[in-house]
Amino acid sequence: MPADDQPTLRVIQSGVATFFGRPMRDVTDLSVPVHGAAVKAAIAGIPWDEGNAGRNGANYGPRSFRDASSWFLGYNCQEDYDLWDLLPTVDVGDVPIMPPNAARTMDLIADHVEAVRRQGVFPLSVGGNHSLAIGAARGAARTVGRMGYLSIDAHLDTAVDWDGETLGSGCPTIRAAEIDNVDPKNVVVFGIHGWLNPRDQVESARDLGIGWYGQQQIDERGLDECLEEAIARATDGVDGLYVSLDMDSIDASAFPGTGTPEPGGFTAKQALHIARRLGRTAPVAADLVELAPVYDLSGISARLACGLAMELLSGVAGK
Ligand SMILES: [Mn+2]
Repeated sequence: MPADDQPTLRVIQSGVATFFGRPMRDVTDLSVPVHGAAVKAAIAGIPWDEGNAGRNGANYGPRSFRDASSWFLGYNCQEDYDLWDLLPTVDVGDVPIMPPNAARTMDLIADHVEAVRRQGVFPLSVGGNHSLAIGAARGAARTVGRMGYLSIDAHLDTAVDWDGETLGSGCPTIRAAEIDNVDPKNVVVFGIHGWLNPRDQVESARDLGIGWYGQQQIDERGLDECLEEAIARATDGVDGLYVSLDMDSIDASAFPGTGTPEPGGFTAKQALHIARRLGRTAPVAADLVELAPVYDLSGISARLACGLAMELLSGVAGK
C-alpha cells in the first residue's frame, strides 16, 4: 500500500499516529501532492514548554494530540463533506526546538511558519505552551503586509517581561503587539477570566491599545456579537490575521489537561463554534496551545483539542 493511503475503516489504535492519520511530509518540500492533490495545510508539533511560571507538561502536548487524533475521520456526517478532500493536509513532524535557548527556539519556530507560508500552505502549530506563539506570529508576520493577532485565552499574556526575560508564557500577546507590521490596535484577546490577570498586565494592554473581552462581557452581550466585534477589530485594515487558541480559555471541566486550568471558561461547544469561526477568517497561520496530557487523565482535553483543529481547518476550507 502506498505510504499516503489510509483505509476508511481501521483499528483505531493501530499504525503510526501522525496528526489525524495524515501523510508525513518534509517541511522543505510541500510540493509533493497528497493523493494527487496539492497540499493546502501542514500541521506541526511544537513540543516546547519553557518559560512557565506555573505547571509544566505542555511539551508532551503534540504526542498526546497525535494519539487522540486517530479517533477523528475526515468525514463530517452532519454537513456531508470530507475535510481532507477540501483541504489536503499533512503532518510535517515537530519543529526542532532547543529547550535551553528560548530566543533560538523562537527563531526556529518563526522560520518554520514562514517556510510553510512561503509554499502557499496554511501552517497550524500544535503546542506546547503559549510562548511558542511569539515565534509563530513573528514568522507569519514576515509573509504578509499588515497583520492582526487574535488570541483566545483566559489570560491577557501582556507581561512586559519577567525580571528582564521577555519570552515567557505570560508574554505572547505583548510580543505580538511589538512586531513591526502589527498595529497594537489589531491585537485582541478574547475570553479573559480568572484571578491570574494582574493589574500591570491590564495596564500594559491599555497603554498599548490592545483590546480584550472578558467572560462577563461575553455572557452579557452574547458570544457571537462579541466574537464578531473582536474579529472586526483584529482585522481592521490588515492583510492577514494570526489566530492563537490557548485552550485554557475553555472551562476547566471540559479542558482539565492544561497547566493553568480556569473555572468559568468557554464550554466545549462554544470553543468548537469559535474555532470554526476563526478558521473562516482565513488566517495566515494559527496555533493550538497549552495541552498538557499529564493532567488529562481521561483524555478529554486531547479529544477536544483535536475537535478544535477539525473545526478550525474546516473553517479554513470554507465550511
Ligand atoms: Mn492562557
